[in-house]
Amino acid sequence: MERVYVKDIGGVKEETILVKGWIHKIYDIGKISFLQLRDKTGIIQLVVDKELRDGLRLEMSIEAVGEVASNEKAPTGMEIQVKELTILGQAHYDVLPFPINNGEVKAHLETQLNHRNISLRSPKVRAPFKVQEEVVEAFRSFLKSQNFSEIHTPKIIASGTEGGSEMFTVNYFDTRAFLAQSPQFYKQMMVGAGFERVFEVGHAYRAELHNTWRHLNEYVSLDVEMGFIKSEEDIMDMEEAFLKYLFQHLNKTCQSELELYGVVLPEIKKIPRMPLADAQNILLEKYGKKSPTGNIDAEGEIILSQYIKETYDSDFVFLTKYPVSKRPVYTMPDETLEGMTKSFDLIYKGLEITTGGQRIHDYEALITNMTKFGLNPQDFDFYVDSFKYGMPPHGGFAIGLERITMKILELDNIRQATLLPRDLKRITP
Ligand code: AMO
Repeated sequence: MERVYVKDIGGVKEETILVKGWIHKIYDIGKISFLQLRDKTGIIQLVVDKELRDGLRLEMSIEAVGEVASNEKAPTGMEIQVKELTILGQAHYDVLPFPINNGEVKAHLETQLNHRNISLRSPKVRAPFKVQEEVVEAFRSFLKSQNFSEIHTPKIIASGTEGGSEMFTVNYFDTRAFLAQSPQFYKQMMVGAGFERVFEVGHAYRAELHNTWRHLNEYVSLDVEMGFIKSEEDIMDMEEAFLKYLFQHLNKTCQSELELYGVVLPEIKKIPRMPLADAQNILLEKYGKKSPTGNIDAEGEIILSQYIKETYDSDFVFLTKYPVSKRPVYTMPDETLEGMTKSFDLIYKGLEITTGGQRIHDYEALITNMTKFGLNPQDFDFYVDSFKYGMPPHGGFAIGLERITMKILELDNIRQATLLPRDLKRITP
């Protein structure tokens, strides 16, 4: 936030500049002081004399008017010789919870999360959220260019979509409702309702009973669903095209944030697609690592990613052909491979960031599958009903926003990519 005033004093033009921000650092040297002023765009050095310096403390918000001068020693090669200074926001603390003006914030992550308004003032702590903003921006612009419509579906719902017991219950007047684990049923319904191709950026809720580096109880789900597909390959093609677009977009819009984390985003080439069973065999035969039935665990994802990097020079791998028993009821069985589905996961640098696949679109087949899964189709009548009216072959995927941000910047913990995390132990701030 900078404005330049040109004052005309007796025919001589004097240029002054107005800046507003927070006091990042103060160095007192004799009668003058150097202040580093921080705003959203960066840091600039101010030079103030003693009268203006008195009463100033770190993190106060101020505005200052002065003349611009060059100074090789200043962080940006220039500084402002301050003539007027006004305190806009007073400091009301004894000591700051932790220093934020030394590049890295060294405080424990939990302490940083307890004081989120302070930790986020550090440019490095805030950088993941610029990347996240641009991930969402790219998701929207790419999908709109592919003729997808943005939708917003309810988060208070009557029944689960993903199986399992990870649901939060809500008192909904005199009945019990749930928080949506995913917009799964609604995005499928909207494809059938005539939108053909839809996407949603919305919160998803999982009552996971474990606190890990990669799980949240509330996360942002980037959901896609598209109709008139031939197979799950079309879905993987669409996600792959998006990721290529995304990396180009981030290289254009987030250069300084990527540099802060020492990350270089390579051009994405063809992403390998590997049946889950092959991945499990590689883990067992090459690394002696056993996998759980119908899946690979967190450690397996890390080892497999190293193998994929060495063998295919790719940070990504699509794992395909998951067994029916491990996938939700809506997943399309694979007619070419007994007991398997037309679904996939996408692993990126050792972490699952996506699940997707083709869905069952035939009404009779869906009813049969629900019964096989021990579900009563009548409990899902609003969903099942959509399949009576010519539901086209369709499929989709969902990317966890915090997970992809975390992996792009190679952060250690998903909470570093979450503004205000909700986890097993945290419901504030
Ligand atoms: P799934 O349950 O695998 O699939 O979730 C999709 C993606 O969402 C992210 N994710 C999470 N991120 C943080 N914390 C969590 N607790 C968490 N749970 C999931 C992950 C994951 O890959 N309906 C399907 C998607 C589809 O088939 O379209 C679904 O929700 O990045």
